[in-house]
Amino acid sequence: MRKLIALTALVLLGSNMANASDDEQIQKIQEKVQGRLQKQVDAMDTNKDGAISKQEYLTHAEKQFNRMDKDGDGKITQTERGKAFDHVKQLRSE
Ligand SMILES: [Ca+2]
Ligand SMILES: [Ca+2]
Repeated sequence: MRKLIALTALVLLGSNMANASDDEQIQKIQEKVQGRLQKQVDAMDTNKDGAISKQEYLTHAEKQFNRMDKDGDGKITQTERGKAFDHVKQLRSE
């Protein structure tokens, strides 16, 4: 009976440790995402007034569009979208 209690305690302890580890990983991911969002917001807020005006937003969106439109024809093709997604994947893996 003592062995069973000890085994149960070990299993419970182990699962708690796994949960703690999962929580830490989730928190790290959340911090990473928040950091990236903050960087993006900072990049958009060009006059640094703490707010993003419609013009700042549109300017940022146009820059992103132009970055994706590799051949500059005013359209983002499937190939260009693929290249953009590959670039995002590369950034995420860093
Ligand atoms: Ca602003
Ligand atoms: Ca294009």
